[in-house]
Amino acid sequence: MTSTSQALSRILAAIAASAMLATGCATGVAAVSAQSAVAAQPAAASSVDYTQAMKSFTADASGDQLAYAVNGELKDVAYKDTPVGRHGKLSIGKAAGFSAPTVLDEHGQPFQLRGASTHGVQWFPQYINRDAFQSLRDEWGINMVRLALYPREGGYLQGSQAKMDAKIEEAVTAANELGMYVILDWHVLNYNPNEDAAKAEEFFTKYAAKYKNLKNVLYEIDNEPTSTSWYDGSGNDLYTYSKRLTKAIRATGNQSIVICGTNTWSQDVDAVAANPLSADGLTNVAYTLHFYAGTHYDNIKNKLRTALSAGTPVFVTEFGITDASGWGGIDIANANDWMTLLTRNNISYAAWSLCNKGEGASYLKESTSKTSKWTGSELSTSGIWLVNTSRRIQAMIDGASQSSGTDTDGSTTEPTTDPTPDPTPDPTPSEPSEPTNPIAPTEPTTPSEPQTTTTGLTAEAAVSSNWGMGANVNVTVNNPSDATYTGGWKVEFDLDGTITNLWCGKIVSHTGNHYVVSDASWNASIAPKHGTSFGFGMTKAPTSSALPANLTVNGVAADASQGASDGVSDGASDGASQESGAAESSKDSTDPKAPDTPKASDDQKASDDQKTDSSDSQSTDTKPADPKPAASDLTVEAKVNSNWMLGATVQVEVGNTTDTAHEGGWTVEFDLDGDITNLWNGTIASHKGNHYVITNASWNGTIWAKQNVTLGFTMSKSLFADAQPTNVIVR
Ligand code: IDC
Repeated sequence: MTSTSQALSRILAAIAASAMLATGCATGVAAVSAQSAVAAQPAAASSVDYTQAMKSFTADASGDQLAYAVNGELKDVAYKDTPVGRHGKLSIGKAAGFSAPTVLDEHGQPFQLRGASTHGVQWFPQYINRDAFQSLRDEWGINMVRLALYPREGGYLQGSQAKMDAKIEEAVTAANELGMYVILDWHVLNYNPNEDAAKAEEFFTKYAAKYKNLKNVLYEIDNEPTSTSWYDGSGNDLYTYSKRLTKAIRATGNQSIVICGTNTWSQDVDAVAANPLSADGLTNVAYTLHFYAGTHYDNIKNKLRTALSAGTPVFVTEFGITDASGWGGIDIANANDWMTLLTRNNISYAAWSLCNKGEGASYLKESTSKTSKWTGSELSTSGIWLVNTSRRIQAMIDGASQSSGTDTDGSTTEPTTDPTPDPTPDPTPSEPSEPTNPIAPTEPTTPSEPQTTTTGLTAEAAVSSNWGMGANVNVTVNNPSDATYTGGWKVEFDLDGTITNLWCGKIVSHTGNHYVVSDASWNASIAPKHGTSFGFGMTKAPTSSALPANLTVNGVAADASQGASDGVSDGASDGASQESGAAESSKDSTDPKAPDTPKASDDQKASDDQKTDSSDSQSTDTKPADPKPAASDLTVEAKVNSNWMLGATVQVEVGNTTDTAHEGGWTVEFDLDGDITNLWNGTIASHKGNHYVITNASWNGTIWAKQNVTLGFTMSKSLFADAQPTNVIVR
């Protein structure tokens, strides 16, 4: 491949990845339920694709409705296919596209840890069990668990050592067997860690020596210090403590990642750059930033940006979507904005906390007594948001690894080095803390349907964006019948162009202009009155139509299906509205994902500032790039992202197609056959009858030239209502 065509295919892959995000693998919840989250763990993808995918990520998770099924099902996964099996020993190092050193996997590729933090182990030890970890791995998109080991508050140094030692052993053994990463967090809270430095050194020396041959253990030496700065030359500062502890860990021969707390409850990550431990020859060290979305906005985000631009590796070992008390004050929109910033910079995270304590940050409802194998209805807003966020990032990464181009069959690449399982040397049998749970999944959105069918599918194709030389296309396969469709499906079509990247399906064959695409195995079954979608990015001649022709599903012409599946799936209603050539060509001029337009403006904005989130066009930065105000040249498009029987998630894109920034806010109006239950990246200005008026959120009233802003909402609706907003306008 020439370098030009490589560059082009990189851009296309990125666009396709972002298109996949925009559309998701639109499918009914029931259709997703068969998907093992762990099967979607990233392969050793090329750094280019991973980086591009991360930089294109915009979080829009909801805390109201699960976008993925959580049924309490554990999956049998071979060790080589687990996160640790794939990514091996981690380090901190430089990667193309990221200004600061970042977490790299054993293959040298950037890798994001998506973690669940326990609550204080002295208080909630029951959630440290193998099945709990496996639930997080298999259904929550989580690949790491952080153990909050309080030294004080009745913790390790105050009476709970034996109990906590046993739980550490249980956790590390379970994580190791499950191929998950685990952080030992010395949960200093509200004091100078130098006060207990000798005890901390003893603790970390013991565990660093014990686990030095394990690939999956990371060491967080102080959670949230206060009362001393990072460096003041006194010998009683955080630099002194961090150097001492890191040296103690290295002295055991353990080279794993060490994470150092920063002052002001781990907010002052911007203070590290003047005196990093790397100056002392210490490597594989990252520094902590914590945030709580209901309390921490631009001031703390800017600390992160400053740290990254100064080359400081940052690790978010704890955050919450609540305010800093952990109690209430959930701010989903800000949490999503934070998650966009983190993911675009490949920053690993762990969410507070895995328990059912009656505070907003807990993932589980207070009424939930189970300690593993949770079902959707047992999760709190925080838990739902975490699943929606982590699963979606995971799906994106999976898309990025597929776009590396080697696997048209959708299988993932095995690690090339040291794929041998690395079992714990002396696994202690864990007490049978969690009896097998015989309760059938109670996910309310997943119908248990006794009947099955293997016939009667319909299909529709829709061009979701078209920029002349390329396009993104969605194909929805619908099951209009009253029985669950089983047995897999096969879609065939002719295409006046070449597929460069396909997600949520597998290319079975490609001969001339004829493509055969099958299910991706996890979406082989389709629930009654549901649909599942796959999508692809393609290259083509500017004059060619991107719309697939002669579409068949399981050998039957799809034409007959048009309109037959109204209200069944979102892809279905999208498809109907966008299928016409007119809809397709009207998008040509407005599509903000056209490869050259955002690129050019990004590059300008990013030239000196790539270390921050240069592609973070929807971030909270509000400084106008262009003082010229534009008139109301905005476009708006609403689409249903996922649709289950009694609810749906809808995404609305407001675009600015002009060459000048649109300032002064925007307003979107539409009619909706249902009620919005949660809205992000916008504000409900009024709701009368079925008519909604939505205005911008405080941070996205400005839309840059040739950029767009995405808002979203979840809604409740009646069984047969169409989730698609109608009479959509923008002003
Ligand atoms: C909180 C817990 C709460 C507990 C308190 C004191 O949610 O139940 O009573 O600690 O131990 C942090 C800390 C984390 C806090 C959390 C929420 O790292 O320990 O947990 N938080 O206040 N930093 C910012 C917020």
